[in-house]
Amino acid sequence: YILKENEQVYEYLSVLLSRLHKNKSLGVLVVDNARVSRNRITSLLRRHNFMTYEAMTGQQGLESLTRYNHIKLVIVANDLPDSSGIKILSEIRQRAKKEDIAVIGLADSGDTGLSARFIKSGANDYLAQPYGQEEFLCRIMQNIEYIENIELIRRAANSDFLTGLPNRRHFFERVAAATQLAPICQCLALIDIDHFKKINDTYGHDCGDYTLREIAKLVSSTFSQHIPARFGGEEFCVFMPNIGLQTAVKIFDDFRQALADIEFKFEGKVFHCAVSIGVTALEHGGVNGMLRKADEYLYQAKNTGRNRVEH
Ligand code: GH3
Ligand code: MG
Ligand code: MG
Ligand code: MG
Repeated sequence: YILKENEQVYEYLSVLLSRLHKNKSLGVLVVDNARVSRNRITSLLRRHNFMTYEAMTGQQGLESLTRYNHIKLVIVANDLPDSSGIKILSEIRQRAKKEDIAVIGLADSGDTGLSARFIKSGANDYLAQPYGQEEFLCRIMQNIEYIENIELIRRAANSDFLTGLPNRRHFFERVAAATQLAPICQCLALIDIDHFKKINDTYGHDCGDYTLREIAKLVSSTFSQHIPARFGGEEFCVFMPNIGLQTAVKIFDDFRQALADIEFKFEGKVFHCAVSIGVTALEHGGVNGMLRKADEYLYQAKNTGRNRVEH
């Protein structure tokens, strides 16, 4: 069945594919009851470092998808002992959109109706049997590129360019999702760097950027269990869905002290930096009410000497 290959094109595609897929974190699920066909697909995929999963029935396929959420590509045959590829595809589409999980339907080249039905039912693509390695790799590559590009765009839209922290927009999305789960015990803090303008004025804007990135790293690691964000220029916000006020105040005061102890070094300059923090618990008016309150406490912290936590 294997069509004549153009070795150079094949090599080129292989290189592209391995480069695209260097992190090996992407899983591919093959749902096909025919052993020969399934083995051919998985051995091609494994040669390119994909983590592959095999299923002989539709049910097994859906179970694998539930269990392994790094599966981003599904290759599905239509003839399955317990179901059809089209039905499984419809079930996958109820859980995940085209840009989250790509599905490629396996059709027979004689059966143009089936390939059309796959596409109409939400498949990203189809592969008509018999196919050559070159075509197989082209289609896999294109679909993975699509998924990865969407992921890149999403990440860029959700994060702050300078620090990589979630941005303000993404912060509100995550808080909305978290507050649906845990509406009782919530805290929010606004963190503002003290006299940050002085760092820019004294050591230059690059040093300011460096300082922001370093502080963002500390925010990110300290509050990895919560929802941190870069909120504005030199201001960060942290939402804690499951923590009481007294515990939160203690956590933020430890953070403040740890930061004040850091000796920042940039191009031969050595300096310290501090933050003021306003912390509040759940308020009427939801997260916007909490933000207003936290901002008042932050203002208090600034007016009573800085490098302190108010609540
Ligand atoms: P305060 O203690 O009252 O907060 O004083 P401050 O100097 O930190 O506050 P102010 O609001 O006067 O100045 C904030 C400065 O942050 C001004 C702005 O140029 C700087 N800034 C904001 N975003 C960035 C950035 O992305 N990079 C750098 N280098 N500076 C930034
Ligand atoms: Mg500020
Ligand atoms: Mg200010
Ligand atoms: Mg400031």
